[in-house]
Amino acid sequence: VHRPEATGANGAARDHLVSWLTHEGFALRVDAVGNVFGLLDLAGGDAPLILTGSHIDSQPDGGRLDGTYGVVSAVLAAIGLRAEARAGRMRPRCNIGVVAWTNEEGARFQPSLLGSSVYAGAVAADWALDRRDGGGVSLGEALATIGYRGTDTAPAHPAAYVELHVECGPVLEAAGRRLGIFDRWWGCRKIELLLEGEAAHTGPTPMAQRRDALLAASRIIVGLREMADAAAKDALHTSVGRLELWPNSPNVVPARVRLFIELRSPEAAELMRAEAALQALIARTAADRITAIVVRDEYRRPGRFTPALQALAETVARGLGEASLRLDTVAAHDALSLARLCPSIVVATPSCGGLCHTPLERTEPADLELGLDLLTGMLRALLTADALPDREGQCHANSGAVA
Ligand code: HGY
Ligand code: MN
Ligand code: MN
Repeated sequence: VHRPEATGANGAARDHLVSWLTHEGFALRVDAVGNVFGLLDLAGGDAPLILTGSHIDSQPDGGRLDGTYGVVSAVLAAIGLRAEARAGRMRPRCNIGVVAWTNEEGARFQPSLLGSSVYAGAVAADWALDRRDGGGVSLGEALATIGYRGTDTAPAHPAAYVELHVECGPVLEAAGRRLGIFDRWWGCRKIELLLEGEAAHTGPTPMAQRRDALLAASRIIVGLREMADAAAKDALHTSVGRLELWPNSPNVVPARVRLFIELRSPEAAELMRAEAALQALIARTAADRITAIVVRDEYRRPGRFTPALQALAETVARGLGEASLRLDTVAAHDALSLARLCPSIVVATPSCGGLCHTPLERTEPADLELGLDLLTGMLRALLTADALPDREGQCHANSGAVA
């Protein structure tokens, strides 16, 4: 799929989701940054809210499952649980909400997790709406164009958030496990670096005279890979996934290059070491020939999802007759933003070949369904719990009236 945030294809997918939610009787809210919420009142207006969802923006030419799987599953689970409540098979003490977060991927607009970060109060809506893509279009303009620069107030912060996602890694498949419970999330440093050299004719300009920004960028890219290779196994992942150069002509020495650098690690100390090594690499590479400017420097600390929700996931998985596996998520998810507000977790199903962010993204249909069963079981337990955990793991009586 090619559904980068607020493109026409993304707008069409949002429209499809909205018509599904409306048809199913969800109360719809679209907030100022285009987060789409669908709410079902199961236990009365002032009952706590259990929120579930993911994102429907994709990478350029991305996979069908990353994000979308969690949103579709959230809607299906909510519809199923409402049916159980209506049939008297479940007595909810909470309400349920589903959400599709804006710009999780950070592909078209940076930073990633943008919509959920606004909801969690980590960034201001105006700042988010002013993020610009490579062509200078702001998120606000792009959302307005597709009709999703909303005016609704986002729902109150939830009592808990559960996200279902494909693993986007090779661990579950290698371990022969069908259900994953993310324990740790890796931290990351995302740096946008501008290198400025000097345009010159690639023919007559003497080699010693050239200030080639792309040559400098290439040395930084190779140096980043060598940093990861030199680090302990699974201690540091580095990348440059996007490169913009100017004037990008076959016979002009590149004058300007913009590199989108990522450092990822499960340990904050490793990220600090890597960042220092990167600064030294830039200084060596730029030296007197090239000017290096850090345009954007985003840091996300590593962390852990709520142990009480991990335990709940394990119990539900066991009830489904499946042994689950606790593992890291190297990929970020909107649940990281929600972890600032409430107990939050991501549960996962295997990615065939560990592939993600590619049209080859695939998960066995039976595993997709099992993941939906896990999500539904966790949501049912939270909706009916007579006590809910807080972020510190303390349990508090669930104030929701029993419908
Ligand atoms: O880059 C990530 O971790 C996520 O796919 N946005
Ligand atoms: Mn995702
Ligand atoms: Mn992704």
